[in-house]
Order: sequence, then C-alpha cells, then structure tokens
Amino acid sequence: MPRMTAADAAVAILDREGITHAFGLPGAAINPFYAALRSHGGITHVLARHVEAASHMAEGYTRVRAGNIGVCIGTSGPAGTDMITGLYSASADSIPILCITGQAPVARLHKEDFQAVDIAAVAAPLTKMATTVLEPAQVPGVFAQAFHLMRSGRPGPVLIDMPFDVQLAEIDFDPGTYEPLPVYKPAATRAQIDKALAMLDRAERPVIVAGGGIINADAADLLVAFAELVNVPVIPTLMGWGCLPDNHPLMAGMAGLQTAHRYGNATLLESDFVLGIGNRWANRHTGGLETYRKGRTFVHVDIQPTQIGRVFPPDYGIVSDARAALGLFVQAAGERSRAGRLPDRDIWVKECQERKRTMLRRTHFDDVPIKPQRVYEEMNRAFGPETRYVSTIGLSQIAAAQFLHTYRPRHWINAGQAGPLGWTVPAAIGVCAGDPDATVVALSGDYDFQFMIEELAVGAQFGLPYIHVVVNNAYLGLIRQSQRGFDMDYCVQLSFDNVNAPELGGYGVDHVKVAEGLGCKAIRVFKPADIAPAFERAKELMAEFRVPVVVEVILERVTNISMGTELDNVVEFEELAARKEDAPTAIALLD
Ligand SMILES: Cc1ncc(C[n+]2csc(CCOP(=O)(O)OP(=O)(O)O)c2C)c(N)n1
Ligand SMILES: [Mg+2]
Repeated sequence: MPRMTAADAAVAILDREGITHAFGLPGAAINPFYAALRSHGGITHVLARHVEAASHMAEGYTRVRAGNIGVCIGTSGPAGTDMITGLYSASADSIPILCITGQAPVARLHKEDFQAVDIAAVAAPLTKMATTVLEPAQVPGVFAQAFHLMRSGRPGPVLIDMPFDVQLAEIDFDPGTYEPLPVYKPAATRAQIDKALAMLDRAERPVIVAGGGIINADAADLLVAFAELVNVPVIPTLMGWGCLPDNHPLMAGMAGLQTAHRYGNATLLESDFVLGIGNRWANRHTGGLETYRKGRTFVHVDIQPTQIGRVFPPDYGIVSDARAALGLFVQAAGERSRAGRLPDRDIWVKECQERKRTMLRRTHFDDVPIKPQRVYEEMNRAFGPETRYVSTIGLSQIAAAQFLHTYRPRHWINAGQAGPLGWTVPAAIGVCAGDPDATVVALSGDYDFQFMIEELAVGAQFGLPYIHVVVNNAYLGLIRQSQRGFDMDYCVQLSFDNVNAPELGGYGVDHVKVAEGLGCKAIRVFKPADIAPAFERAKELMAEFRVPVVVEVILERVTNISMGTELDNVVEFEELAARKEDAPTAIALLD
C-alpha cells in the first residue's frame, strides 16, 4: 500500500474528483497542504489578496460551468473566518464549494493556541458538513464524503479543517483505486408528474416559475422543451435567469420587488396557476404572500424535501432533482401533445407577449451626469449573447436585472440570496479561471467595487482578463433609496474632495488610479456618447494586455430605481417608455 502524508492523500483525492483549480493563500498552519499541492503539481493555484475573496473566487468558478466545484484554501484562525461569507453566499444559493483550512495541532486545540478557532463550529450552519479531522486515517473518507455531500441533493458547500499534525501524519492510501462515492438525487415518479400535468391542464392562465435549481441541474434545455410542448410562459427567478433566452417567445419576464420586469409582475398577477421548479419562493421574488398567492394554484418541485411547504403550503409538492422532473415532464407532455390532449394556450401566450412589448421602462436618456439606465442600454448594444455577466447587489445590480439581457444559463452569475458587497471582483476572477475563453463583464456600484478592489491585482497577475463596469454615484445608492422611508440621507455618502483628483468633482475615490496601480487598465466616462467607445476600447485593451479593464461611468448622484413592497405596488420613479426610441434595446419594441 502506498504511504503518504494525509495532505498528499487529500490532494490526490482532489485530483481524482476532477479538481484542477484552487483559490487561496498559504499560512503556517496550512503549509503541509501547500507542500502536497506543490509536489502533486496538477492543480493550478490562484493567489488571492484577501481570504474572503478566495471563497468568492471558488463560488464564481463553480457557478460558471456544470460539474465545477470551486476549492478555496486558507490557514487557521482568521483565514477561516474570512471565508465564512463565501460559505454563506454559497449555501444560500445552493452552490458547492470546498473550503479547506489549516488548524493548530490536535493536542493544542483546547489550549487557546495561536489562531486555534473552532472553525467547524463557526461554519456549521452554513455548510452541508464542517469538520475538524482529528484522525489522519480519516482524511480520505472525509474528502470522499465531502464530494458526495456537495453533489448530492441540494448542492452546497463543505468545510474541512485539518490540524497541522494531521496533515503531516503518514497514512496508507492508494489513489489509484480511489473512487468517488455515488451521488444521490431524488427523482419524481411518473404518477407525480402526471398529477401535476393534470392540474396544469385545468389552469387557464398558467406560468412556470423557473429557479436556479434548473441551472444547477443543467436542465435548461429540458425546461425550454417542456415550456414549448405545453406552450406555457416562463418566469425565471433571478437565480434561474438565462435558463431560457430573454428573446424566447415564452420568456414572460422576471417577477419580484426589485430585480423584475413590469411585464413579468403583471403576467404573474394575471396568472391562475404557478408551477415552480427548482425555486424557493424567495421573499424578493414573491413580495407579500397574500398578493402573490391570491387566486392561484401552486405546484412546487424541489430537490430538497424540506423546502416543500417552507414558505407556504403548495397545492401539490414533488421532491425531485429538476433534471429528473423535467425529463418526465417532457415525456408526459409529449405523449399528451401527440394524443391532441393539451389545451390551446395561444390567447394567453399572446397576452403575455403584448405585456412584454408594451410595459417597458425608459432607458434612453442623454443627461449629463449620466443616468444609470443609459449605461445598461449601451451594455446591451456592446455585449453579445455570449457575455457572462457577474454582479452582486445594489441599485447597480437591480437596474442590471431590469435592463440587461441574458440568453444562456450561467450567463447571469449573481450572489442572489446573500448579496455580499465585494463579491463581484473575486467572483469574476473565478468565472474567468473556470471559463478562460468566456467574455466576462462584471458590474459593480462604487461601494461594491471598493470592498475588494485589491483582487484586481490577482486578475493582472494571473492573466484573467475581463471588463468591469463600475457605475459610480458616490453613494451607497440602494441604502440611500431605502432611507427615504426614514426621511434621511445618513452615513451613505461616499463623496469627498479627493486632494489628488480635483477633476472628479467631489466623487471621492479615483478608481482609475487605483485600478492602474493594481496592474489593470481603466477608462473613465462622463458623457453618454462616450460610453460605447469606452466599451470598444476596453475590449481592445483586454485583448492586448490580458488584464482586467475597468470602465467607470460617473453617474448622476441620485437615481431611484423601480421597486416596491408587493408585486402590485412597485413604484416607478422615472418616465416609462412611450415610444421605441425610449427603450431601443428592449427585447420586444414598442410601436
Ligand atoms: C457586506 C455587506 N454589507 C452591507 C450590505 C448592505 N448594502 C447593500 S447595497 C449597499 C450599497 C451599495 O452601494 P454601491 O455598491 O455603490 O451600489 P449602488 O446601490 O450605489 O448602485 C449596501 C451597503 C451588503 N449587501 N453587504
Ligand atoms: Mg454607489
């Protein structure tokens, strides 16, 4: 039997489980694991500048491609606590990442040793498993179990904490015969699918709410096939956005309080039946449940049994992996279609399409300083359907969801439930590492960008080029808007007179200089007409220098973005589109 350190065994298992990339930074307590990484030589390591960033890089890496699992590595103590935000964000969005931490030696764990924090206990509520491995011979089993858990059922993150002496201890392990454990995914039965379809048949105005579970299950093709067979409009959730192209005739718009289309909300409110697949009835999607549920019948399909009935009791629930369920939905609907037993939905579908054509928000403004809506209009023109957008939170992200277009799964990469500021730069770097040929466009508000701006250096060092659009209002914009309810504008201003950059006119941080200082390229734009040329120049710079390129757009300070507390009371602060020139890059044009 081959003998090796437990750390060598762990790295050999990563390899056998298909891991090719890791994001992290070393420290004394994790050096044995780094020694194993070095001697193995087959895993590309990206050196983060902040340990939290490593966890978000791992998330970006997982989210970009089906089957990917991002690995993030840190030392003991604060490295582990830094990565807690990534574990939270990953677990909230059902994203598997493997977080590996070093730890003080076993015999010193209870002696308040330097950086000996009980990270497994800290991470427990945010992971599917969090464990400090005390026996070196358990290391192979713990890693095998970690991959089994991350891939089974509702996907999610795992933390493995390894004391220094456990990593170094020699064990017997044969990587050659190591085998990943089978993955468990519950599957719907045909009887369950037939029952749901019979309920759908009885509806007059049905919609499908398509959640991120469809993307996680790599089942977008089946969703489209099913929707087309039954001719039922689809409302993707923010996490499901891209599972059918925005320009698909059955894409009815997103519904919700913020990241939603006017036509998506109107269609949901008109509907009498909702088939939710791989979604979790998130509160920013549903708004008040009384409005959301009123007069509607609900069927809920989810991989996690305990999700059924968590937010409200559906009329019927099915426990299933989205791919398994949609496979049966396609089969059963196909049989009904061939037998001529599917109801005609043409009138309802046309009504939804008419709402999509007419209920538009205005994007075309020529104002200086620039209004944010115009930025998204220019992005729609500059970036094609292959673009992978990355964003996290803020007015910037909310407006992006309202105005940008997504055409493919995994092309809207967003920290949906947790929304941690600072996520965007590292997540974009993880996306680039996971799909080096992708066109990646990240979008941040100025504050999100400042949170982890140092990670730009990682993109420059490791040759991970992407375009980062920073919409700068010198405000914690979303919080400023929500403070209107308190009649205040308190502690939300990022503006100051930068003594080194008077040309910024009080907007504070000189993002161009910071980005350049970190080895990236950057362009600043003040006028609407300069946005498009800046995007074209950014593409050239990215191709030439192979580094991240920042395009900073100086916005007007105050713009309120459409949002509300109920699906039927979303407040519009700006003029609506009246003619096609008002929203020239909308999917379906007015007039
Ligand atoms: C770590 C963290 N702290 C606080 C928040 C709350 N928060 C959400 S958006 C926001 C302001 C974002 O400002 P900016 O990135 O400039 O975007 P804008 O809304 O101005 O477009 C804050 C403070 C958060 N989401 N994450
Ligand atoms: Mg801002």
